[in-house]
Parts: sequence; structure tokens; C-alpha cells
Amino acid sequence: MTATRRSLLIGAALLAALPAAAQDRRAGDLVIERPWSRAAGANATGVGFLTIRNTGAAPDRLLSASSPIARRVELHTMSMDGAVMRMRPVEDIAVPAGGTVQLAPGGLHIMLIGLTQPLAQGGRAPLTLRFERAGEVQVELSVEAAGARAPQHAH
Ligand SMILES: [Cu+2]
Repeated sequence: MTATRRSLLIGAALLAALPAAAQDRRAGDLVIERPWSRAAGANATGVGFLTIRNTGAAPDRLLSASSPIARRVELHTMSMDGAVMRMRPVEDIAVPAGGTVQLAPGGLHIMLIGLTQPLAQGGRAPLTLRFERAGEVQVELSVEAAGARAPQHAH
């Protein structure tokens, strides 16, 4: 292997090894951690998961979200209705002072309705979150496999 090729490989390895923290986004008292999504086709419905950590002394609320690649974005929750898992829109998502809220499979999530382009595994999808106190926060969802239960880097 040539030295050039070796350094290219090392460079690629370093890029791949960038910590998940590189995608974390701080906005005021909030830290948005590990935003991720699942692969989905155009016109399908995509999903967004992330963790919101409030390091401040005042509560905040996620009011809405939007994305240039979805016709509409909704905040959803999932709950058992008898033996059936159902999801429904929620008005907002409270983030208590000093608290952490997880948007994760089986619970709260962000729904990207009417994707205008496919979400390809390994790609990124832009998402804007609107908080009552922290204001607008831009994040990028890292797109995992279609059936992923958790982001790969969390394994
Ligand atoms: Cu949903």
C-alpha cells in the first residue's frame, strides 16, 4: 500500500469515527442529541428521533418542526390502545427544567409526511425544531437502515 493510499484510508477512518457528539446541537439551555431517521422512499412517511436535554432552570417546549424535504412535519406519540399500538399527533412536547426527553421508537417521534425526496441510508436529512424558549434549532437526522431500532453509533 502506498503512503498516499494509507493516509487516505486513515482520513476516511477518522471521518467514520467522528463521535456522535459531532451531531449534537446546543441551543441556549438545550442540547439536541443523536438526531436520526430511517431510510424511506420519496412520497413515503419518514420519522425523526432525537434526545432533548434541558440543562437550564426553566422548562421549554418543542412546539413544531419542519423540513425542506417533507410536505408536513408533525409531532407524534405512540401508545397502546388495547392490544394495538397507535400513534397520534401531540400539540407540543414539554422539556422540563433539568430534564431529558427522548423521542425514540415506540414513543414520541417526529413524523415527516410526504417526503419530497428519498431518505437514503447513510445520508442526512435537515430538520428545524421550534422551541418556545430556545427558538429555532437546526439539526441533521442521520439516516439509518429502514428497520433500525436505534442509531448505529449507539450500539
Ligand atoms: Cu407518527
